[in-house]
Amino acid sequence: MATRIAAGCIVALLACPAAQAASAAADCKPIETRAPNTQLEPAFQGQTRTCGVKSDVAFEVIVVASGLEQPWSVEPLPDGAFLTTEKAGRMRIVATGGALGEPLAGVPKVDARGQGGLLDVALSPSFATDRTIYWSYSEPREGGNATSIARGVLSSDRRALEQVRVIFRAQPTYNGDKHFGSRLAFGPDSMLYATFGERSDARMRPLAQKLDNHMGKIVRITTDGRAPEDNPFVGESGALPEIWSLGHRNVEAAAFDASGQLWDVEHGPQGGDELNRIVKGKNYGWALITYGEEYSGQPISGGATQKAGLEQPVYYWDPVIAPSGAQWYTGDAFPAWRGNLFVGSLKQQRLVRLVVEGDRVTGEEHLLIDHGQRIRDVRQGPDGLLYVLTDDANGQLWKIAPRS
Ligand SMILES: [Ca+2]
Ligand SMILES: [Ca+2]
Repeated sequence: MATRIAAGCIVALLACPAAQAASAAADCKPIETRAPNTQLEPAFQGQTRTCGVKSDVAFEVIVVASGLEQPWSVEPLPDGAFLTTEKAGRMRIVATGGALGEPLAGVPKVDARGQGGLLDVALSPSFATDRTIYWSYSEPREGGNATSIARGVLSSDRRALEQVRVIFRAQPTYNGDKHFGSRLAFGPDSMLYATFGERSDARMRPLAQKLDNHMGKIVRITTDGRAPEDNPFVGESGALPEIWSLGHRNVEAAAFDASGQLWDVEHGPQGGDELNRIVKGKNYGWALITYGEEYSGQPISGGATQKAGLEQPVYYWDPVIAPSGAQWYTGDAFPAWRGNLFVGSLKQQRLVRLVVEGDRVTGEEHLLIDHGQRIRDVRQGPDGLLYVLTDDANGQLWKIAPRS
C-alpha cells in the first residue's frame, strides 16, 4: 500500500507543470490538437490548451440505472439513493440498487421546448432533517417562459413533493427556447446560488450587461427566494438585488470548491467555452468581450477579448466542449483526483478533469471517451465516488469506482 501511494505521488508530481517549470515547455502536450476556431490570443499563458496530464488511476464505470429520458441532473441522497430530473418535467428517485422510481407527484409543469425543461435540482443544506429540495425549470408563463426556482418537501414515502412553492422567477419572460441555464448550488453561507442564460437571441443578448434583469446572471438568494442585504447591487437604483455577478452567456455548470469559492463553466460562442472564478459583483464580459466567434463564423464585438473592468476566464476551450455539470472532487476513493474539477462535456462526449492551482489550470485530462456519450451532469456521492449522467433518450446513471 505504502509503495502504491508513493508511486501515485511521483506520478502526480511529474504530471504537474508547476513542479517541472524548467522542462514544462518541452513536456507540455495539450490534449486539444484540433485547429482552433479563431486566432484570438489568450490573455496569459495556459488560459487555453494547457498541458495534457494522465492520472495513474484505475477505475471502472458501472451502470447504476438506465431508462432515464434525457436526464438533466442527479443529486446523491444521504442514504445512497439518487434524485434525478428528466428534461420533459419528471423527477425520479433511483434506489440504492438502481431501480427507477415512478415520477414524483407535485412537480409543476415545465416548458420543455428546445433547451428548456426540468433542469437542476439541489438538496437543502439540512436535507437530512427538512427533506427539502430546490429545482430550476423553464416555467411556462403568459407570453413565453423563463427559468424559475421552486422548492418542495419530499414526502416520507418518497413518492411526492409537498408544500411546493415557486420561490424565484427570473425576469423577464421571453418567448424563446434557448439558454435557460441553469445550475443551483448552496454556498457555505447557506445561500442559494443560481445561474441563468441570456436567452441567446440577438435582442436578448445585451441584457447580460444590464442590471435590471436576471438574464446572463448568477443570483444569490435565501431559501425563500429573497435577496440578502449583503448582495452587491442591493440599494443600487435600477438594479435587481438578487444579482451576484453578471455578463454570463449560458451557464449549465457551477460548483463550490473545498475552500468555499464558487466557479462556473459556461457555454460560450464557437471556440469560447469558459471556466470562471465567480467573485461578488464582477462582470464576466459577455458579450462585450469573449473568446470564440459566432457560430456563423462572424466575430463578436469586433473580436475584443479584453477590457478594463471585465473579468478574464480562468480557462477557455477552443474548440468548445459544451460543458454541463461540474464537481470539485473531495473524496477519499480517488486520492490522486482530490482538488480537481470534473466537468461534463456534451458535444465532445467525455468527462473533463482539470488540475487547478490557485487561479490557473495546469493540467487537463479527458476521461470516458471510449463510452461515446454526452455527459450532462457529474456529482460526488457520500461514498466519495463520482456519479455521471448521460444525455440520451435512454439516459444512464454511471458510477465511477476504483478498480479493485
Ligand atoms: Ca444539482
Ligand atoms: Ca466571459
